[in-house]
Amino acid sequence: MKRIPASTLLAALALAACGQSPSGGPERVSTAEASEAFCRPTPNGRQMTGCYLTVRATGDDRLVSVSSPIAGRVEIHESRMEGGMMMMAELTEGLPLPAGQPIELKPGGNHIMLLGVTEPLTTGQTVPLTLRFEVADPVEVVAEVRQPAAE
Ligand SMILES: [Cu+2]
Repeated sequence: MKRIPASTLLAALALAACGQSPSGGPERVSTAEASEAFCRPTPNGRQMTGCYLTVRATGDDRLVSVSSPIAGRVEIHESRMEGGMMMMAELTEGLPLPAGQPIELKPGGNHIMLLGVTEPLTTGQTVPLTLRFEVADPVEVVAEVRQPAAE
């Protein structure tokens, strides 16, 4: 369960009530949630794998980083075709989340890349992920390790 200190909640309510941030810019309030998280088992001998989930923020927001205690490093990747080959690249600016729109990270598309995974991940295990956002508070999610469902 995510606990929100009462003081934070009151501050958020006060901001919502006046409709402006203290700096005078547009109000920026967002709450994020993630669902259907899973990671592929690590391929034999590899220390990297992809994780997928659906993420949604109530306000215009951005997924800026992901971390996991089981990975040395976690990157947010996009997949794209280059010269007939599927290539992937880090989204260094993070992943934009338009308000209220569920954004699906899925095989062949945007994904979370675990790097430096020292213990092999096998089906049935779980992977804790912490998602950090530009606006919303961090979200903890537990991903199950499994193969993607057949399309
Ligand atoms: Cu990748």
